[in-house]
Amino acid sequence: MKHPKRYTITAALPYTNGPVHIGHLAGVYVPADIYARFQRMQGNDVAFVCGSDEHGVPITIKAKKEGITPQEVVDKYHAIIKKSFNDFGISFDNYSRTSAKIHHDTASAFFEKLYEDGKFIEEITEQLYDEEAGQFLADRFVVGTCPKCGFEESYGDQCENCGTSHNATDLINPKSMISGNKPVRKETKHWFLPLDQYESWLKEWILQDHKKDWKTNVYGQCKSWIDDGLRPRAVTRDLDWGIPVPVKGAEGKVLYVWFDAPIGYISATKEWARQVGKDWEPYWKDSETKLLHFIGKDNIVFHCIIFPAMLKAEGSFILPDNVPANEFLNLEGNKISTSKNWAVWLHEYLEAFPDQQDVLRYTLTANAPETKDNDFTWNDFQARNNNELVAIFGNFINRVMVLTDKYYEGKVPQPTTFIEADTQTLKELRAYPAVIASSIERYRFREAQQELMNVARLGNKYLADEEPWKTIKTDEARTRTVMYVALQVASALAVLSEPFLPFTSEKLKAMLRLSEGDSAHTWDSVSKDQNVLKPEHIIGKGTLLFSKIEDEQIQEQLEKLQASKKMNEAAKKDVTPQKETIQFDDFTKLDMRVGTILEAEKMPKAKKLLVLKVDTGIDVRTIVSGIAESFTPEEIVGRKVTVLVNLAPRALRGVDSEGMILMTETPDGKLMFVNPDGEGIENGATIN
Ligand code: B3M
Ligand code: ZN
Repeated sequence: MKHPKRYTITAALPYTNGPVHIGHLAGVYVPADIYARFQRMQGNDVAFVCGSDEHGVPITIKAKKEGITPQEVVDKYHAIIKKSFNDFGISFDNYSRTSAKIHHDTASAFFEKLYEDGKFIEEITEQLYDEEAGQFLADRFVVGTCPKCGFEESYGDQCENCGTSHNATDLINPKSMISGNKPVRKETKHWFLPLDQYESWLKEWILQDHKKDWKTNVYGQCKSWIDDGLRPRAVTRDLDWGIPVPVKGAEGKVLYVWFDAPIGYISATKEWARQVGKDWEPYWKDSETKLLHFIGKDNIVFHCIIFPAMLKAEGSFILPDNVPANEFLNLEGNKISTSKNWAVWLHEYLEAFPDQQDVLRYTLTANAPETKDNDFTWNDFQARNNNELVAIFGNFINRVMVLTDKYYEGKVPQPTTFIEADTQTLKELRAYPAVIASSIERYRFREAQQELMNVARLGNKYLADEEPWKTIKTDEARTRTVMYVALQVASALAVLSEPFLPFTSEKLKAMLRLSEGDSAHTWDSVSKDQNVLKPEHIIGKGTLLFSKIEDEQIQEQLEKLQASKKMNEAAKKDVTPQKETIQFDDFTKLDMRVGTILEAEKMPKAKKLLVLKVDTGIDVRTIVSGIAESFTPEEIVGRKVTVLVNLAPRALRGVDSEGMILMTETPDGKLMFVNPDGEGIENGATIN
């Protein structure tokens, strides 16, 4: 199959409210970079774009917290993030930002076009409003219980637990993040993208056309949303930070951050095209162009449903060919968390391991969360470096460099007769470019990198079998052939490692004196029956590509994480402040009883929920309880519990829950029953 020649590769625009960590790199930027570098090496025309996502509530919240302006927040972190990407060799053609004028213009024009074409519904609806703060509550300004999964800290626009995207007014028990108050509802006008009108088109486009070529995790999420039915989504907000809505009567309103951010890909492409004197349009409008979005799993709905619907509504744009989203990377068994400082920040990594960017890139790709969440551990990082990069890749190159220098003063020897072992090794070597390419083309970067290491293994095995250090004493002609073949493997490694280990590749090319742009040193040339390193070519001096990482270095990193853990525990110990005073009458309204759990089973597709049958003494009733992460159904049957029995019933995932089990929590987050124990207490006994 001949590849399309033009690629527009986008990587999720990071929110500019903090630095970037290993989770970002592993999930989005390293895979995107491997892909972009690979396509460039195939001679394809690539636009690899990204930029800072500088609007949205997270930025405003950060600014409030630090007592500075949102602009100051984004200026600070844009510089830090941009530098980190550059330091780690993420080869963006353009890293832009959504506060740039070109982006404001592009996003405004996009909105105007849809507005003029009548693609929006304009409607006055009730939205959540914080009376104390005097402000509407959108997106991350409000949290509440997710109507879909029961997660109690869902944001207004998206639940981080189940990934569903919803309207803030859908939240159960919403709470303002500004004042902590319960919001009221207040009328305001907004513009909605009627996603329901795109439902049948999306069904065909995703569920039929992409059933086979999209990753199962991506396809599965899309299918479940589409099956649940799509509803109109507001694309404007009552906020003061963002891109002003460019129509009359919209004063004081801005575009929803998820409306403007993906358009940022287009603005970044335009900005780049302008800089290099190209036309941006083919990158977004030519049906021959392959558009790809590299993202994390929490961004799937926006890239597979909402943005495509926007592009479709606009009418002149192409749609993504694929959205290879990754799952999440954990750190030492726990979810990476900015607020808990449970993370490895890229700028801090480089202070501890200067010039060892490729070791991190390598480890993150080896453990990439491609099909499920995965874990980064410092011990694994050390082992990958010491046992793989140093012992396999580095060791092979080192032997080749030292022996070539020693026997031939750095000159590639003229081979003599090839025996079976030589031709077989060269044959195997020449198969690798296609093998690695095929994995990359299918977004299987872990597999691709394993194949790259197999090239080094091939070289090591060949040297171990042919023992040039022995034959040099007995058969000078044979040694020349062996070293010639080994040098071909070394130069192949220099070429094929480029997408994965760009710094190593560059060093190795310099050591072997492979000149950039020489047609003999391309991806393709490795697969062809030709010399990559010609006899008589003089190579340079060898330097160590990788060095051993010592236990102390790992210990230091583990201690740093321990310190974060201690800080968190101390912070957690801070008891929740006492609530407002209530009257005795308020208390007597609560009817709490002793009960016994008779049956328990998991709620299908809800991580946190168990469906319980509880004997309350009054009756046996169904109660849905968010305790599934702390208890298995089996272990709680027969338990005595405290039940709030006169709580108004509510439906959770279609099951009516008639009451609430009282729980408390241990410092590390495990839920515990508040259980009445003592002889002779019977179900139905009141608690007062
Ligand atoms: N800034 C979300 C995130 O950082 C968002 C991605 C935008 S991509 C257009 O998770
Ligand atoms: Zn949810």
